[in-house]
Amino acid sequence: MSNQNTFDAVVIGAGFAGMYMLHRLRNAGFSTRVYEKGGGVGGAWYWSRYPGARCDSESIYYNYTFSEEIYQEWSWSSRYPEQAEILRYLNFVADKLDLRRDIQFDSEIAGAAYDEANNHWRIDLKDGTSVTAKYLITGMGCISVNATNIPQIKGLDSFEGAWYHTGAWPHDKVDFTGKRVGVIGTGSSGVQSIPVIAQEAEHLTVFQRTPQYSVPAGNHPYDPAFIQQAKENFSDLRRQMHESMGGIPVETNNRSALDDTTEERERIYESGWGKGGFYMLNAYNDLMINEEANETVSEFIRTKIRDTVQDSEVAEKLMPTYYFGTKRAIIDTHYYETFNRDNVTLVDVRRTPIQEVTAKGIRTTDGGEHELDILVFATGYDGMTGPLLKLDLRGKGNVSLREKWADGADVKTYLGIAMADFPNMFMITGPQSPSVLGNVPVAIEQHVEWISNCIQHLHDHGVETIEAQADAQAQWSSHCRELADHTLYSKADSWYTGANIEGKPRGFNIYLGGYGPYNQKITDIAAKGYEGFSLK
Ligand code: N01
Repeated sequence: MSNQNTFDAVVIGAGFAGMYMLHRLRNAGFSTRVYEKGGGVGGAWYWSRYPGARCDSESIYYNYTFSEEIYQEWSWSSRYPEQAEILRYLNFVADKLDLRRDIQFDSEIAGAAYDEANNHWRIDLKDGTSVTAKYLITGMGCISVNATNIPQIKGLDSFEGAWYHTGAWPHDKVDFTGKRVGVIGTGSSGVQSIPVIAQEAEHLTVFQRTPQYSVPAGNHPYDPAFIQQAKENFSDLRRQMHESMGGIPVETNNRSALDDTTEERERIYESGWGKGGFYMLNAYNDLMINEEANETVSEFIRTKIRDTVQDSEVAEKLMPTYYFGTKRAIIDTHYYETFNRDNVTLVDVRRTPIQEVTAKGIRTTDGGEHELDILVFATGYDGMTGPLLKLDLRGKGNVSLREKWADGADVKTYLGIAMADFPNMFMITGPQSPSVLGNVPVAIEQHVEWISNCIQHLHDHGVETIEAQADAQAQWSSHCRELADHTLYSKADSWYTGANIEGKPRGFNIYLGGYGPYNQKITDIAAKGYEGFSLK
């Protein structure tokens, strides 16, 4: 790696987003440097090595589709790819495209400031060094290791055992054999790790704040013939993924749940339950907008929980009450069954909150002390805005993003790609883009292709700066909010709304119009000479 310190573009993060961004810009002849906190490529998949970690998108869709060659050369082993396999895939891509020579690993960005006089960004690393670039592109994603949520529980420093966060897991295997383990959190990470840890640990105590709906993943090894078929249909598959609502071609039943008889609904839900994965969300067209419709699927899953969990008191503690799907939907392998094991205890921390961590474990408000050797924080992330706000980002006139967004209700972006006052800065899957409501690699490809085409356009037309117009940004942000207000999403206490983080202002910063329509919209905007942007 050269000692060069001026680039056409600097990209933050070498996950799915940063890797493809580097490939596109470098191929177009722009000098590009990626800075990555980790020691290798992979982003979230580099860090999230917790037991049971898998993706909840099906493997044949959870990959890049920009290169048919890559798609043809790689074969996934099972329906849902596990973390180690995804990391192998991303390393395979990095090798194939010779990406590492332009990625500086073990390098964390502290902040970046736009220098108006020189029309470039100064990017500051935590090691005290700085570089400059004409374009700054953030590729940290909506949840990132730089924004893990570790609740400030009194006494954590005094804990004599070991503790870990699922999103920053050690590289060496954590051995749970003969250990008393506590897991705080029952989101995707908790629901995936709990059944695996329970099999190994002497005893597992699960500290649950919000009971969750989870649907069986139905994971299984792939039949090679199925993979072959996907490869043969590559072009169609890519097109369908990019035109779909969530990056995966799924059929939506275009009926209201309330139009069917109870028996017909049960049949449809039973079939969705059997298919595994996210099929339940698409069982009807109004589950996410109509409370009564949603209640039918929510109650179906509650009945499944009652049927699975043998101890009725434990089953009642596991009973979710929010609207199914309004927190990120979860899929599992034997999650509810795990609570039938003799070595598993469920603590409802809404009824008996965690009071403190002691030297020996966790004390809850009922006076009970749960003795632990290992404590696992499956407590998620400060999502959506968190990864950006962990950086000290300063735009024109030294305006600070942290100050601009201090009142979370005032998060404003244009298309989730750019912001007024932050010229020549682009966000891959930024707040107010469709981002996490779907199969994220597809959202990443749409943004990376749009951003690199935009930079090429600026270069070809001798344009020095591009900046979102404040009124276009205001309109886009209120459009995003209006869409959200018509749905049940904004009602849930979730990381989508920021309600998972103490003191974080509430907001819903995901565009709900769907991947395909969104891609059409941003393509049209580019075709109209970057409508809503000022080009100078
Ligand atoms: O995090 P989460 P995650 N005291 O925020 C609880 C992706 N992902 O890491 O619901 C006690 O969902 C919190 O409780 P509550 C995916 O997009 C994907 O599991 O806020 N509990 C919740 O139960 C996912 O949505 C995959 O009341 C506390 C849990 O911790 C996203 O990452 C796998 C607490 C956090 O759940 C995040 O998932 C893993 C406190 N102070 C992750 N603070 C797959 O692809 C928080 N909690 C399968």
